[in-house]
Amino acid sequence: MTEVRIIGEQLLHMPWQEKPAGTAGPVWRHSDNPVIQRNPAKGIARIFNSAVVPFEGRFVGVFRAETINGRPHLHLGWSDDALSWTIEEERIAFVDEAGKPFQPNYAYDPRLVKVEGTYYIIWCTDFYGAAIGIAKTDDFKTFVRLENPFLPFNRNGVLFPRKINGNFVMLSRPSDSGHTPFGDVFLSESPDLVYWGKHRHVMTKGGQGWWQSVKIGGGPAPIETTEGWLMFYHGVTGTCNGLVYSMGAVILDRDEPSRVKYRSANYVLTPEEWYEERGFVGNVVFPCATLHDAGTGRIAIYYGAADTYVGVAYTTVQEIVDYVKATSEEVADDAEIGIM
Ligand code: BMA
Repeated sequence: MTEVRIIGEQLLHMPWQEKPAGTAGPVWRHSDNPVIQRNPAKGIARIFNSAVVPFEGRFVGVFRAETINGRPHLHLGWSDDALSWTIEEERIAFVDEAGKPFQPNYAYDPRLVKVEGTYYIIWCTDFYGAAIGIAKTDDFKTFVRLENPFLPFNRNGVLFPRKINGNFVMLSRPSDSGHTPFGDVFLSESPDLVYWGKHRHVMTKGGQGWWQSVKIGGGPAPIETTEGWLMFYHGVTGTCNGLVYSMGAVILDRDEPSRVKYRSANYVLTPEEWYEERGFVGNVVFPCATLHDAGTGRIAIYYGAADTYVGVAYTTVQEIVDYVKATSEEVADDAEIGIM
């Protein structure tokens, strides 16, 4: 067993619980899930598929809030322990680069990533159809939208937490609009977050794992480890009763992240608890963020449950990387650079 470490910062005050005896897989749930319940603030019916980061000794999150008219918008939330959250009633007020108000028609499935001291929010926005929106903030007071990086239709934009070979790198899942019946994960590079290119295929749906046979999409920002970029993602299967969303784990090459090094054939979390099976859309676990500590290797995964709640699950970098390596399968040409 090779020792695996997280490359990054320490985060001693992140949430943590030890693995309960008898846990079947490499990931275990927080004992007091869901950490965000229904109707968490005035005018908000449900919060799920949301992202959190440490900020100035506390935690801040960008939350997908389904408002009581059924539309999704992004709201900030604050917490001292990253488990008990106070959600702001007003949605995030975005401005354009000239400082004028510039609100998205809808916004969902945010990711929140710090790169070189600036925090970026990446979400699914309305750009003549579902596409990727991006905004930046330094202080969680002013939120400046940048140009939409990609053409529609595209979702699940995930920025890497540092530049690679001098460029920003973003994963995305190009597809159609609506509830996409297909999709693979791709990657694009940019020197300035304005012009994007060097598009590469990263990973395909399918393989032995039928739990990811319909489509897949990036999850939390990848975690840099001594074995490569560890990424949790969602994989979707079709049943006679609708789609089921599970969570998988993959390790991408550190210098050429369009190459898959290891990819578990098994899901690492699938809907089993009442709050994952039952809700607005049952049978969904949808990871969007992690908190992790480079000192201990602890990882807390934040995931949406049943399009209704936020759940937290735990693992360690050693446990998950060992599991992914031990259960890895090579799917199609995922190990290639991804250009044709
Ligand atoms: C996808 C997205 C997610 C959602 C999932 C399950 O298409 O809309 O936000 O969690 O469907 O409904």
